[in-house]
Amino acid sequence: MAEITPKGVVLKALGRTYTVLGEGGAKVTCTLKGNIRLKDITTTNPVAVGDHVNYLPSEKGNDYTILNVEKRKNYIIRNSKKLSKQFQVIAANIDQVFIFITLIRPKTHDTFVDRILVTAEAYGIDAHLIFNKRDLYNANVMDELMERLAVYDGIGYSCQVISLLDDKYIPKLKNLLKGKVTLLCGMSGAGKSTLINMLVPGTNLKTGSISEAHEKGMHLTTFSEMIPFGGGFIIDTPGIQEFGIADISKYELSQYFREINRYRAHCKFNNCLHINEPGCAVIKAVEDGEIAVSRYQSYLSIFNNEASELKRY
Ligand SMILES: Nc1nc2c(ncn2[C@@H]2O[C@H](COP(=O)(O)OP(=O)(O)OP(=O)(O)O)[C@@H](O)[C@H]2O)c(=O)[nH]1
Ligand SMILES: [Mg+2]
Ligand SMILES: [Zn+2]
Repeated sequence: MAEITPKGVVLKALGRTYTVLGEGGAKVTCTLKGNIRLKDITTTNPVAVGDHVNYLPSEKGNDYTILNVEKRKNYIIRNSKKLSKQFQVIAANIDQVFIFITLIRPKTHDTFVDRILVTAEAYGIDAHLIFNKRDLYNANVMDELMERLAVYDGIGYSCQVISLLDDKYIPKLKNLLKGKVTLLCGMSGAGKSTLINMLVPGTNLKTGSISEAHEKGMHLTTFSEMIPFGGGFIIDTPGIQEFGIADISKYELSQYFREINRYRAHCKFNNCLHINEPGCAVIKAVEDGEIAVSRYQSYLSIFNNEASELKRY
């Protein structure tokens, strides 16, 4: 079809209406043409934040329809219901992810972080680990922070330790965000919306306190939203317990743990899955303390619970 239609990027997807930022800089509200289906995955939402779309104004020009969605460079999903194979796309076409990690209020576990890192590796998305709420860390928590930094810094991930109570950390973050599409993810209450409110005056995203009883966030952000910033975009997402792992087989999973990937070529068997095989270089590296036990446990958890048997090389 040689028809020329306006192009734009989806900033917000709310039920049946979508806020689209057109190439000219104007925002329009669109609905969906009935039959858009994406072929690659089973998802509950055909259009997501970050999608590039073509849209068409009506004759009168006061309502708009999304005609098609361009092929995505990547996307991040969550399981839309526990144990179901249906996925919800949280956002598409991402350059990098900021993983917000708080060691208290709320406590973020290693497996949470590792699951996001696996997805990021699989889709070629850069990851930055943002350890937030530095101001709340006592000596014990500082010890834990040092351990985690040793693990992730040792693997080669970019790690930042910050407190959003202090704006001295902002310039460094701004620099990392410039010109990129960045997805903020992390548990509810980790400070994602707080960061955006600090960076983009006038945004006024809802932020909220942490429940005293459970040390958990209140799930104040309920839908993903993309906000223009510094020549790129920042995507705020609702804090979720777990990101979905889609379509990664047991055979390929070890590639997405950067440090495990470095050892797997030395396993005795070239189809080694690093579970209990003789001569496994990965298990030896865990025993020798060269691969962190927490990372290997995350590997086993995804291997046993989600990685598929289907694909082989
Ligand atoms: N002490 C302290 N509190 C912080 C810091 N950063 C954010 N907070 C507070 O943590 C609470 C939760 O922050 P939000 O920005 O709402 O967290 P969120 O990640 O957007 O949470 P959801 O939208 O529920 O996913 C707010 O009361 C913030 O003021 C920090 O560095 N130190
Ligand atoms: Mg929020
Ligand atoms: Zn092995």
